[in-house]
Amino acid sequence: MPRIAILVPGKIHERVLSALGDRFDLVAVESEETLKLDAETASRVRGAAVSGAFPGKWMDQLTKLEVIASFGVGYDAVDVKHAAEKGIIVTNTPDVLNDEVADTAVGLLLNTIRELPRAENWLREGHWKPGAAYPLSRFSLKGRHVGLYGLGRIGQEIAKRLEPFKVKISYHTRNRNPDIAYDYHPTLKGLAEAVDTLIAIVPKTPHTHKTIDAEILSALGAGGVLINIGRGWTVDEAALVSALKSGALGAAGLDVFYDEPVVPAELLSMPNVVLLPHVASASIPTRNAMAALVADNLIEWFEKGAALTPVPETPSKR
Ligand code: NAP
Ligand code: 8YV
Repeated sequence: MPRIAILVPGKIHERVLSALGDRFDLVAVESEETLKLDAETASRVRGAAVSGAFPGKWMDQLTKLEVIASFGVGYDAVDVKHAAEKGIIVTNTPDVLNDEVADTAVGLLLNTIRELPRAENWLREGHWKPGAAYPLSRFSLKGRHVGLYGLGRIGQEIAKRLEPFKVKISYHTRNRNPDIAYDYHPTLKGLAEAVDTLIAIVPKTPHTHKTIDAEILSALGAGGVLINIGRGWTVDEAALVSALKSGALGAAGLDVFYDEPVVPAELLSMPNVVLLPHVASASIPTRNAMAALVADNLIEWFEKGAALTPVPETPSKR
């Protein structure tokens, strides 16, 4: 009996390949607009493991495709609507990265408020001499009111970590969570007006596009701080640059950008921003756990007929 073929378009974590290689026939292809696959191979592909985009067009090329296992909790690069229409299951990697991403969010918040990367650079550049001290940071975390834009799996972990810092915590999501006691704001504008620090951890959807705009940034104010660890899509970067330049917003810490890996040149030269290259989940242990979950979703699907972590838009069982 021929082994089930799993398509691997583009690059993926090496552990996904090693976990799947014993059981499946892995078909590695370049991630191109149209997959370069002969008809016989395409007709054998029943699963896919992907880190990044999986357009609907590829689903149309793969007539026997049953399941797409996507690396990462955010699956905005996979055309889930098309997958759902075709009855193809999409899985993602939730929960296994919550702690890492939440830890990174807190680190980014502290680095932004207390200017720690800048202070370290100052030391490395040899400025620390007798009589010379790094200037006092403009801002402190003490006494801040932090608003979480998104309070799902990761947002809740960020909030838990912030409680010992004795900051006030509020949040905005579309649905109030009755089990959570933080102040709820039914609008993002209401949240931005109430807080001085906004942490964005929402998915990339049509509803979150550039929702952090000039109005939201000016509501945070001159002492305000924006942290974005969700998706760059959520922030109007031109408005952010001008708010930081004019002083309408105090500082920003960003792990994600609108058109990665493009980072607006103006941000690179600003003293009041901390910029990270989308590393929130990027530790060896966490990426290993994400890779294992990608592989386990495919193994469970083909051995037991139910995926472990299907996304809500597509079916979960045969
Ligand atoms: P989740 O559990 O699905 O939580 C998403 C949260 O966003 C929920 O509280 C949801 O509440 C809220 N939300 C969704 N759409 C909204 C809208 N239009 N307006 C207001 N709130 C909205 O997801 P998660 O696991 O926490 O991950 C969140 C996102 O973080 C991922 O989708 C991914 O894009 C990003 N992420 C980034 C990194 C990184 O490396 N920087 C790592 C992991 C995840 P309601 O449904 O009630 O609105
Ligand atoms: C990863 C992420 O960097 O899980 C997500 O949604 O953004 C990150 O954990 C990415 O998915 C892997 O390239």
